This record gives sequence, C-alpha cells and structure tokens, in this order.
Amino acid sequence: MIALQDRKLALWYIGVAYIAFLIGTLMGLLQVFIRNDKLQLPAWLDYYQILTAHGVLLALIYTTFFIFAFFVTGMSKSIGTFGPKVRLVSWIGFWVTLLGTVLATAMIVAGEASVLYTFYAPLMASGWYYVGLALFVVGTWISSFALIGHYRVWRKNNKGELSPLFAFMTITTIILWLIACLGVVATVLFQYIPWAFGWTDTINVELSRSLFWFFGHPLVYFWLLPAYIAWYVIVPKILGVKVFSDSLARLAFVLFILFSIPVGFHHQLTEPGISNFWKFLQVVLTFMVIIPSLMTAFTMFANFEISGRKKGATGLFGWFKKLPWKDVRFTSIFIAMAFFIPGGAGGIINASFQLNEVVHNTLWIVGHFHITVGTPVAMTFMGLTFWLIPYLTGRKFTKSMQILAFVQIITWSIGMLLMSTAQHILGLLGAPRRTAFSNYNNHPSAMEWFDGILTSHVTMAVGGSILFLSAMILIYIVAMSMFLSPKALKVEDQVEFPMAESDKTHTPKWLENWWIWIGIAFALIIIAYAIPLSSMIMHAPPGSEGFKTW
Ligand code: HAS
Repeated sequence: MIALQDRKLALWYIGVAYIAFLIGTLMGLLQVFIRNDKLQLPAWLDYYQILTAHGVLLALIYTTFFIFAFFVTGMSKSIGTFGPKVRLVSWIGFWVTLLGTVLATAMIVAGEASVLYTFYAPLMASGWYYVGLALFVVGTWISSFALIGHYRVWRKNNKGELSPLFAFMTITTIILWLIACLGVVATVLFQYIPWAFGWTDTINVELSRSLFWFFGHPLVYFWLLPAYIAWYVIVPKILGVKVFSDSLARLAFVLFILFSIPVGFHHQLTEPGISNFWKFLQVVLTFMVIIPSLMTAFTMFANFEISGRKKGATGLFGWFKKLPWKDVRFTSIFIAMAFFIPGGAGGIINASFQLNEVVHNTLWIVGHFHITVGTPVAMTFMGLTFWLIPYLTGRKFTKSMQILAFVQIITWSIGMLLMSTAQHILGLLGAPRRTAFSNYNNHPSAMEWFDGILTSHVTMAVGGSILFLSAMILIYIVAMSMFLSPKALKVEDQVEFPMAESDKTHTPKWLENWWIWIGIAFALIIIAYAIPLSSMIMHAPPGSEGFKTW
C-alpha cells in the first residue's frame, strides 16, 4: 500500500475527474436528443454551450485529472513515497489546475465561451475563459515537474540503473505533454488573451489554428499513453505473465515523443494557407506515429498467447478461451483494445490526404473520436477505476459491485457500438459535425439521415441514452468505492495494484537518455513547422476581429 498522503492526492484527482465525467456525460445525452430533433432547449441554454461543456469536461478535464491520479499512484508504488517537497509542489499543481478548470467551466456556464473544445478563432470567448485554460495548463506543468522531481531523486539514488517501466512510461508521457503544450500556451498567451481583452483588434486565424493543432494531436497521445501503460504494465500481471519485452515497450513509448508532435497539419488538410508540401510531409510523419501502436498490438497478442499457453491452451486460437474473462479489470481493457482496431483504422483513413476530403468536418470524425478517446482510452480508465479507488480507499470491491461493473462495461460497449457506427455512416452520407440543427428544413438528403436501422440520428440517440445509463452505473460504483463500500479489513479482501514484473537485463541503457529523444523531437518539429509557421507570421493576412455567434 502506498503512503496515505499520496493516496489522498490521487483520490482528490479522481474525485474531480468523476464530477467532470458526471456533468460531461449528461451534456452528451442532451446533444443526441437535440440532433434527433426530439428536444428543444430553453432560450437561456445554447446547443454550442452544451457541446463545449461536453468536450471540455470529458476530453480535457476527466482525462487529465484521471491521468494524474494514475501517475501519482503508480509513481508512488513503483519508485517510492513522495518526499515533502514533491508533495507540496504536486498539491500546488493540483489546485492551480482546479482553479483553471473552475474558471473555464464558469465561463461556459455563464454563456461566455460557447467556442467548443477546439476554441477556433475567430469565435471569441470571454478573455477569462482563455485565462482559465492557461491556468489549467500551468497547473498540469507544475504537477508534471513534481513527478519529474520525484523521478530525479530515484535516479540519483539508483545511479546507472534503468527506472521501473511504469516510471519510464510516465516520464515519457510527461515529456510529450510539456512539449505539446508549447503550441497552445503560445497561442493562448500571445494571441487569444490580448485579442479577447481588446488589447489587439484582430487575430491571425491560420496561425492560431496551427498552434492549436501543434498541441491538439499530441493531446490525443497524452490520453492514449496512460491507457497503454495499463496495457503494458497492468494487463500482463492480471494475465499472470511478465512484460513481454521491456525494450520493445520503452522503444514504442519514445517513438511517441518523436512522432506525435510534428503532425498537427493532418487536422488542417482542407485549410488554405498551408502549402501541400508541408501537409504532405506531416501526413508522412503521421504514418510513422502509427508504428508504435502496431508494436503495441503485437505485444498484446503476444501476452495473450503466452498466458493462454501457460494455462494449457493448444491450437492457433486456443489461448483465447483461457483469458481471464471473469475478471472485469481484464475484460474492460480487452474490449477497449478491440475498439481500437476500427478506431485506429479510422485514424489511418483520416490521415490519408484524399480520403480526408470525404470525412473532414462530418460526423465520421465524431465517430472516430468516440472509438478512440471515448472507448479505448475511457474504457481502460474504467477498468483501472474498478481497482484503483478501492486500492486507494482501502475499501472492498464487493461481488455486487463486480457484477455491476460488468453491466457497466457491456452497456458502454453496446451504446458506443450503436452510436459510433451511426456516426461513421452518417458522416459518409454527408451529415456535418458541430451543427445545432440536423434536418436542414426537411431537405430530402437530410431526411435520409433519419432513416435506417444503423444509420440514423435515431440510432445515435439510442446509443447515447445507453451510454448515459452506463455512465450513471459507473458513477454509482465510484461513489460506493470512494465512500460506502465496507472497509477491507481482512488481507484477502484488500485490492492490490497489479504491476507486472519487467525483465530489464537486455534493455539498452540509451533508451533512457531523454536528451537524445528530446533533441530528435525538436529537430523533427523544426523541420515540419519552422517554415510554414514563419510564413504564416511573415505573410500574415489582416487578421480577423472576434465573433460571438451564440
Ligand atoms: Fe485521431 C481526428 C488520425 C488516433 C482522437 N482524432 C481526431 C479527433 C480526435 C482524435 C479527438 O489524420 C478530432 C479532433 C477534432 O475535434 O477535430 N488518429 C489519427 C491517426 C491515429 C489516430 C492516424 N485519434 C487517435 C487516438 C485518439 C484520437 C488514439 C484519442 C485517444 N485523427 C486523425 C486525423 C484526424 C483525427 C487525420 C483529423 C480528421 C479531420 O479531418 O478532422 C493513429 O494513432 C491510430 C493508430 C492506431 C492503430 C490501432 C492499433 C490497434 C491496437 C489494438 C490491438 C487490439 C488488441 C485486441 C490486441 C493502428 C493497439 C485484440 C482483440 C480482438 C477482438 C482481436
């Protein structure tokens, strides 16, 4: 069991994460009904306000707070209890992140920031919204530096040794996050805040979007990598095997530092103002960032097979039956992985220059991110939640909670399957994303989007309602394991942190030489971004004043 003070910090992070999850999923439910034409909002509430709250609370707040809870617990478990300085800095980081969250959320609730989670200019929110976002990022930086400090203490005391895999992967994710945030910090501090407070009249739209996506794409790997940590480190323990290959796991993670950042233009393939050459270069780099995910898929199949064979499985697929299906910690993560097969394939389609023309700005993209961040990532976090909170609170994960957990992951899978399939198909039929209305004055083309068993806004609403039900079951499980379930007094009732053994004997030491990876990452960023960004600045158009369309 980790120290009480570290547990307290992790529990606060989880508490905020699940408050955001509760409100965010409710906003999601409202959206599917509005798009299905079944719900009229009162005049004081706006569709885009709800959509902004949904995106910000789930994609940014839930994920980030959960990720830090996982990091704090895992770092304390793998390299030891936090020292007093690290603990103090971690708490400062937590409160600053929370302050930013509250300020940004208050602006959304006040109707001053219905600009969606991508906050594209020239839509203009209140300046305080951007201040909230800046504080949020600064808070995560402070927390990140606390974790780096903790890791440095361990390195000093264990000279010449490779760090435990969990710590290595946490530091990789944090390096990625710190570099990625440079883009969003630059645009928020030097473009949005002066513009929104009226200190400058106009904003360079193309530059602001490019700096946003400099951050926006690695952001998705900031969500994904903690899920991958669970896949590499937690899953083998549940399966009863060692980490398949320590060096492969570390290499996969450093490849994300290199290739996840210089690829943001693949979100801007249809935008004028960036020449095709730079778009093409970043598309090539996007295809490079697929490789570590394929390495991860290979490792997972290897884990499954080794564990199955150990339990006596024979034949090509005999191991499948031997997987621990009755253990919800495993089943949830397995389903999460399975969703990432179409999720990842969809990403490859999006990144393909010509196919992007078909899917960009349609509901296809909404389908894509619900089967990437909404399932592989979120369902892995759910699988972690089932043991992480009881581990931290010292309460039991009772039989009835386990049954409910199965109901929760099955309903989440069904809801997501219905909703995301409908979104993908509607996208191919031309239904746009980010619109408050969906029937276009009953135009015949738009009417097609309401027919069909799997292809309609009705299916989306059914799927969305099942998802909301599932989310409420999860909130119940979270509340039980936080406050209500009985204390685990006997050793056999206590929930453990499942962390697999990893054999480092053949792992090259240079894999943990961060300066190599940071250096190559910056070289790639300069190659991919220096010329197009400087040309956006040097040949800046007059810029745009702000618009408030809601
Ligand atoms: Fe993406 C848009 C390309 C991955 C999230 N993406 C988005 C947006 C979000 C998002 C939120 O190139 C919308 C942003 C907005 O609001 O505008 N994406 C990719 C590519 C990948 C990718 C190439 N995306 C993700 C992940 C996300 C995420 C991960 C969240 C966590 N995405 C794009 C592009 C766009 C985009 C364009 C812009 C589109 C546009 O026009 O607007 C790759 O990283 C995917 C690689 C993954 C794989 C899958 C490996 C499979 C594994 C599972 C193994 C399974 C096992 C289980 C072992 C190649 C690891 C076995 C089970 C059995 C049953 C057999």
